[in-house]
Amino acid sequence: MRQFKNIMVTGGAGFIGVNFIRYLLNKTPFKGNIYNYDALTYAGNPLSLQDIAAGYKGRYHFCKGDICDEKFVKKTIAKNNIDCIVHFAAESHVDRSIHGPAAFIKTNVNGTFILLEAVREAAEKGRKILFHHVSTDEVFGSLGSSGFFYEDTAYDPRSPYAASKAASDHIVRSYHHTYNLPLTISNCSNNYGPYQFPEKLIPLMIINALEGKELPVYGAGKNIRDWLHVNDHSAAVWQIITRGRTGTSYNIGGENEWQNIELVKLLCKTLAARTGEAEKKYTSLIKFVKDRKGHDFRYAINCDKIKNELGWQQEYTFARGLEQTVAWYMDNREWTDTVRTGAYREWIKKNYQ
Ligand code: NAD
Ligand code: TDX
Repeated sequence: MRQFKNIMVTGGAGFIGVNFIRYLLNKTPFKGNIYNYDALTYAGNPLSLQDIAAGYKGRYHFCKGDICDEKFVKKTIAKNNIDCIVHFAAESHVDRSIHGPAAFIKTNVNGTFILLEAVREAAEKGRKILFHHVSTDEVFGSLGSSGFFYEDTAYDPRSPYAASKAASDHIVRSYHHTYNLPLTISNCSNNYGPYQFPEKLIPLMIINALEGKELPVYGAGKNIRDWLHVNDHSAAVWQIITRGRTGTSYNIGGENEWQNIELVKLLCKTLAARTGEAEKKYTSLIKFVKDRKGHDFRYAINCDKIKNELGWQQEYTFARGLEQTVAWYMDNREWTDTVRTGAYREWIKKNYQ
């Protein structure tokens, strides 16, 4: 089992990064330092880790920086003796990539390249860094109503977001093959859970429903996604960084496929159970809207490899995960309100600029 002293988490102020840092500190034997390297784009919110920053002074460190800033990346790695990088930082929203792909190419492709160069330079100086690249199932394209994505499924990305992640995966592989660096990759399905920015389906629907706003379902709502609780994703990443084979990739998925419309109805039911309101109060808000351009029909992951090799498996049932998630957004109105209204940006300006 690999052990680390100083882990750099890129994008640690975003949805999965925040949950991963919490998981590292609360659920693993890791005793070292965490360096959260994040540029604080619209999706980054250090308020999500305020309790961690206060409770783990000395072990948790926030470094505001862009992964495209080569000098600062290299300085942060050298100064803090980083021996593992878990790379979450990315532009992550498909709809935004359709309206403005440039930031996706810059951060997801060029930013990943800059991190890899830093790892290569460190290796040349005799400092070994395990680099784990967090990627998506969207690199494999879109499935029809049957079949699954395997680790060796040919790449076929179809949105600018998916293409930028596919490009970064290829660059990571090339660095392993060419420079023999200790690199790992994971391709994960749709995550859900606390602290997710409400541009993504599940938090958007929960927050809109609670406010009596429309629930916009793209097209006929027949597209299918495979949903995984974010803590199950964190557990998988922990297994890979400590025990995964370098130079290889692991699929991570929920084995939990839902048509969007059925999922939105299930959310309405979960909300009704929690608030005591009639389900109809929420389902009547559902509105079918114009479809996403190039909308991938179905994603479904085969994750036998990580199960067989590393003994990972999902812990959350969807019922439990959704109940917990709905409860979290209802109980953390300060977080959701500051995110929804944009007030958290003012707080960042005051504290981080
Ligand atoms: P997110 O959008 O919630 O967070 C991204 C974080 O990266 C933010 O904190 C942002 O400030 C930071 N960031 C963006 N550009 C940066 C830059 N140039 N330099 C430094 N930091 C920067 O994303 P997420 O949903 O937490 O996704 C994290 C990773 O997981 C991404 O790489 C994404 O592709 C991948 N992924 C996400 C899902 C999902 O369902 N959300 C599924 C599979 C894979
Ligand atoms: O308002 C909406 N209405 C709707 O019908 C939104 C925001 C989404 N949708 C649909 C589109 C998708 O079929 O719901 C599905 C899920 O949409 P998103 O939450 O935007 O996720 P998706 O496009 O599937 O991509 C997500 O999973 C893979 C993450 O955003 C990616 O970062 C990850 O790589």
